[in-house]
Amino acid sequence: MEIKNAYLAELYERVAKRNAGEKEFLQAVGEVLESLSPVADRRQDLIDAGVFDRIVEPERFVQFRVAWVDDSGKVQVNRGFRVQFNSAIGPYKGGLRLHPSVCASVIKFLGFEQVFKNSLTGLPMGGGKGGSDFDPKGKSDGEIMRFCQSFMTELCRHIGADTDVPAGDIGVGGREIGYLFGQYKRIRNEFVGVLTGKGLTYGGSLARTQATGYGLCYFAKCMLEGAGKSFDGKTVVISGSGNVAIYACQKAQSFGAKVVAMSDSNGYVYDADGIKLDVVQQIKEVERGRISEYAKRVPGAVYTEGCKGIWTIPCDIALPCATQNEIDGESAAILVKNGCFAVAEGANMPSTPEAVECFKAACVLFGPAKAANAGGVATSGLEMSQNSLRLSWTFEEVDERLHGIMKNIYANAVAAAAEYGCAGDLVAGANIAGFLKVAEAMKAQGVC
Ligand code: NDP
Ligand code: 2IT
Repeated sequence: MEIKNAYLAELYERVAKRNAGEKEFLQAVGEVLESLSPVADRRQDLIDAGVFDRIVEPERFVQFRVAWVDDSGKVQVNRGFRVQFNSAIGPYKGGLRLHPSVCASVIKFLGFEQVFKNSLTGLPMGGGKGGSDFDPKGKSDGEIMRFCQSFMTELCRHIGADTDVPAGDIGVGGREIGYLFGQYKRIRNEFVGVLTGKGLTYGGSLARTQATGYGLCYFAKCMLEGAGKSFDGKTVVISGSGNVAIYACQKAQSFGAKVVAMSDSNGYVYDADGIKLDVVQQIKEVERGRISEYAKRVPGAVYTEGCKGIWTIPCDIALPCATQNEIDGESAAILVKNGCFAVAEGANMPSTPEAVECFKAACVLFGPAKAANAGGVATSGLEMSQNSLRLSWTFEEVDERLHGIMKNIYANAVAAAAEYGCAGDLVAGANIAGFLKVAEAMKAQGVC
């Protein structure tokens, strides 16, 4: 990382000192400040208004105890978080993650990224994120429900339909959102759109389940077409086998691609004939099982332990859809060596800085997470609109709006990169375009 603007380089040093040891958060801030150097060079007014200094500090960060009783009657204690990062352009908005790796650094990196991503969607949403180090794996429905109820009993005092609207992320899908919504309604005696990703019977939006994966492929399609290429006939590798991975697979297949591999945190499956998505959905969405099952059910498919090996499979297009820093410099170099010419990030920050450098050096088409996976939160924004209107749009209507939003994000990132002297660099373009709207709003609203 090289932050060329002296003011921003010094700011990064202060952020690093103040958030010592928060590796993921500092990684995300470093990348954004690097991209914003040409903006700081031209915009002394934003420096004078303290916009850069303020945007790297969350407006609010809450941490709380989540105590619940497991099926054996034992009291369990987890740690809950919500970061309300920036509300300049709308109520805080962003998902909740349940995973043992969740800590302050992870929540802050996700909340920081969300500020720029939400701005890119063009919808009025600020940035927030939350979650807990609770591990949903192996827990019964009853345990999940009791955890969610306890988590919401504390969280409910910090959120609201016009204040902060959480949604899903790793480990949080329709089931968890249902339990969280029920508890919020019970405590506040209010039926409001305080969460998105809700079930269709109580205010959810059609196409929200598919939105992140579909949006990722809409974005990747724009990026490929910009280089005179397409998904048709291409070999694709997708990491993860959760919500984002499954619907990315479905859309990539509908665009004529052959998806040959998917994974989970234990290992990956390779199916030279093309992944049978109905089998993956049965295992993951219905049975909540492991991806290794796939190889037991589909003749010819091979399962390999360990998730990093998935990047050694030759492919044209890679769609990382699992978690942060899942592609390191070494994996990126192997992807490039094997002929991969496009990467679009479904997960948040799945490529390490070394991996991004490697893709850049090899002129790989690269769609950064903030832009490429913004379809999920954009459709959450559409769910909020429908809740406010007290009506629901058809699947086709939501999908069409999502498609339009992804095309706009691509066009705005391309334009911002060109305007600030880094044509073709979608990392810089997305960071700059996302930043400028928030920055103007912060400046207009005075020092706060
Ligand atoms: P899910 O919980 O549905 O699926 C997560 C998938 O990633 C699972 O296959 C999981 O495997 C795997 N995974 C999770 N953590 C790790 C890890 N540490 N190492 C290896 N594999 C891991 O989550 P989503 O599909 O919703 O989220 C995937 C990514 O997409 C995340 O980065 C999330 O932040 C991002 N995202 C999600 C959006 C959404 O709308 N849901 C929107 C935008 C981004 P296992 O089951 O073994 O844990
Ligand atoms: O990372 C993300 O954008 C999400 N997990 C979706 C957030 C949302 O509010 O829909």
